[in-house]
This record gives sequence, C-alpha cells and structure tokens, in this order.
Amino acid sequence: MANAKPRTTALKAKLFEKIEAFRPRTQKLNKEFGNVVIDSVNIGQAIGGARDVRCLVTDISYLDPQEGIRFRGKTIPETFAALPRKAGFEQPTVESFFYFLLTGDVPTAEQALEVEADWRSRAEVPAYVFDVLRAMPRDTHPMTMFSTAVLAMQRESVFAHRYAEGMKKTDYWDATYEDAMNLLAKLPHIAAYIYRMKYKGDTHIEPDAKLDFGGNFAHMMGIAKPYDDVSRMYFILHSDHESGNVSAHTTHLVASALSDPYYAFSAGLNGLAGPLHGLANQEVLGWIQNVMKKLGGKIPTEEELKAFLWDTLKGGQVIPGYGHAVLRKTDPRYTAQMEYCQKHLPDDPLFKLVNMIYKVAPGVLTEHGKTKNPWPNVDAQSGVIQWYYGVREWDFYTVEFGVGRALGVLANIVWDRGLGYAIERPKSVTTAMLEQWAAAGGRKGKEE
Ligand code: AMX
Repeated sequence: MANAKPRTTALKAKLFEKIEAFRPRTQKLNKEFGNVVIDSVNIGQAIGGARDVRCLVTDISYLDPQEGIRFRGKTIPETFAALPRKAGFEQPTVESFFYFLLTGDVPTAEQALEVEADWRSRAEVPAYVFDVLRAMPRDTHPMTMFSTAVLAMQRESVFAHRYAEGMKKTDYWDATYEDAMNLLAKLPHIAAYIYRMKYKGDTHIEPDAKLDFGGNFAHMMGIAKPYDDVSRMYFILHSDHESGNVSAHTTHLVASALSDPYYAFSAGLNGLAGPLHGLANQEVLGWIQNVMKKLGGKIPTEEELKAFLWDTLKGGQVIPGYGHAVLRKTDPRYTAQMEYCQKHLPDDPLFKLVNMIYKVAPGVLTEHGKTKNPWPNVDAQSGVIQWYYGVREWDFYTVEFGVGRALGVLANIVWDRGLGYAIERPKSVTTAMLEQWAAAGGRKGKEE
C-alpha cells in the first residue's frame, strides 16, 4: 500500500482545485497581516486550558456558543436536508457528507457514489491488524484496541513513504489525502471486528461490497435495519466540532509535526478516550444503570433523580453528558438525536429517563453553581439509541464516536497540509512570571 501510485479521482481533482484557489488567502493573511491583533491571552486562559483563545483556523466547521455546530456554514438540519439520499434510506450517506465536509460543496448523488466506490476499493484491512487485536487481552478497553489498530497500520502510510523519498511540500496534502481515504475506508470493519471479537463470541461478519459506509458497519455489527440509518446519522453527527476539542486538536497538533495521519488519528483517539471528552457517552449509560441498580431496576421519580444528581456532585464527580467548554445552550447534536428518538422510540423507558434527566439536571447544575453550561451535550442522548438497537456494551460507544470523528479530523489535516500550516508550538511561561505580571497588572513590553 505504501508505495501505491497516487490516484486521481474526481473528488481529489476537485479538492486540489479548491486548495489551490484557497491557498493565496492563507498566504496573504500570514505575510501581510500577521501582526494584526485578534485577541489577547489572560492568566486565566493560560492556566485554564486556553479557553476562548482564537489561535486555530478551520473552514470545515464552526461552533457558535448559542447556536451550536455548523458544518461548512450549514446547521445540522440544513446539512441533513441538503445532502442526497439513496433510495430507501432515511439518512444521507456518510460518503455524501464526507464529500461536503472536504470540499464545502453538496455532492450530486453520482459524486457521492464515486466516494463510495473509492472507499470500497481501499477497504481491505491488512490481516496483521486482526492479529494485533487478537493478541491483546480480551478485557482491554475497545478504545485502546481501536487506537492500536490504527497505529499498527502506520506502516501503510503513503505520507511517510513519500516523505522518506523526498516529497515536495506542495504534495503533502495529496499524500495526506491518500492516507485519510485509506484509513476511513477501513474503520467500519475494524470497529465492528473489535465489537464482535469482544462481545459476540468472536464470531465475525464479512463486509458486503454492495453496502455504503453506514450500511456496511451495521451489517458487520450484525444489527438489522434501521441500524444502518442510525449509524449514518451517528457518524455524521459526531464528525466535527471545530478544531479546539481534544480529539481534533490532538490530531491537528500531531500532524503538524508531519507525523502521518495514522500517528495523528491514533493520538486523537487517545484524547477522545478521556471521560471529559468522548468517553462521556459510555459514562452516561453507566451512570443511568447505576441509578436504576440502586432502585432495584425501577425507573426513578424526578425527586429520586434529583437526589442521585446531588449525590454525584457531592461525591466530587461530574454529571456526564452535561456541560461544554464552548456551548452555552442545549447541543443541537443532542436535539437531533432526541428528535430521532421521539420519532422512532417514543415509548422507550431509557429515552423517557433521559428526558427526565433533561428536565431535572440543568436546574440542579445551576443550583450547584459551578458549570458555565448546565445543558446537555451530544453524549447525553447517543447511548439511548445504541442501547435500543441492541448495542448494550456501553464501553463500545466511544469507538463509534471515533469512527465518526475520523471524518472531521482527517478532512482537517488534509486541508492543514494543503494550506501549509506550521508546526504547532505555543509558548509556555513559568508561574513566577505569571506572578510578576499579575503584580504589575499585566505583561509590559517584551522583557521575556
Ligand atoms: N457536572 C459537574 N460539574 C461540572 C460539569 C458537570 N457536567 N460541567 C462542568 N462542571 C464543573 C467543572 O468541573 C468545573 O469545576 P471546577 O471549577 O471544580 O474545576 C466548573 O464546573 C467549571 O467548568 P466549565 O467552565 O463550565 O466547563 P469546562 O469547560 O471546564 O469543562 C466539560 C467542559 C465538558 C469537560 C465539563 O462540562 C464536563 O466535565 N462535563 C461532563 C463530562 C462530559 O459530558 N463531557 C463530554 C463533552 C462533550 C464531548 O467532548 N464529547
């Protein structure tokens, strides 16, 4: 794979055209306006995880604190409405969405089919990846397995291979694109393999070349319709959330050292595996099950639920699925999934319980007084849908998040290389310096 000749497809030609047209804008900003001040950093931001510091650039998605995510300028409902659908599908294909994310143009049905055919031709997972997975203790967390599988394939990297041969800087995007496409094409199979190896008695279902990304994932998971549409929706909703979140930022950071997409995405997955980030979706289900266990399997009343929320907070733990570093309203990814549930599983007891949490938790969190955002994020709702369709092993949920997140972070690093973004290297300071600047009322001049 590593020495495979670069391919030319319609999508790639279009992307090249877009990058070429865009690059002068980035170069002009950098050269002529590099000194224009757009922000200043305060001590709270330096200590507090760089909140609100505007030092990342992406044109793929933008997160407004009130409105939520827009993909390429479109809200979630606008995105779902705009993308073409295949006959019999309720949701757009992941392929059509990826085309849109990568280029900013809504594809025709035919262009989406070209992506499907392209991924199909790259979908074969090297046998050694399964050997590596099988060599890991079976109780290893599925996210560790997923990240390891991606890293194990690094030897396939077109980028690493061509870099070693002296690839020109203007070709970096092309090699990154090849790796991104090769990786994306394989992720559904790897994820489903981990699921069935761990939880379904190590019995496996071969991919079906006739199916699209979401359809094939559902097929290899062994779950009947409408799980194919559920998967399409899930992957699209989890794809991108601008560049500052841990998984996107990590992927971008690692790739900025010209580590290839396998290294970069594996690192991004390791960030996604944190309970304050992607692992929150499994934590939500764990928390709910714990509540029900304590009540002997009974659905709690609102009063009982309130008491459990307070117990969690008083125990020094966070309420998983609530709060956000940027958002200050209910996450529209939560709303999109809630609407799906209202349509397809309105009477599901778990859905009703999650709705009850939505009714009670914001008030409790507001009274608690710490979080800047008492509203639910994407993770508060996603597990309910998985549970309903039979994926009850909640420690797998973050792997599914990771499959979706790959679409966004890989599209981003293709553009990073296309626009020649620099190696990331912010400056650190010492606590003594902060104390000195605090006493002086700010950092004066450029003494350090
Ligand atoms: N439950 C309890 N306390 C919370 C809370 C929650 N859901 N959300 C925030 N807080 C607390 C913080 O821990 C912090 O406490 P501290 O002052 O003692 O350190 C305080 O409120 C202020 O935090 P914040 O500025 O409102 O949030 P943040 O930007 O520091 O963190 C996030 C954001 C998401 C990590 C946080 O809201 C959280 O821990 N939520 C629960 C975990 C979760 O759902 N994560 C998934 C987020 C979406 C995603 O990435 N998939």
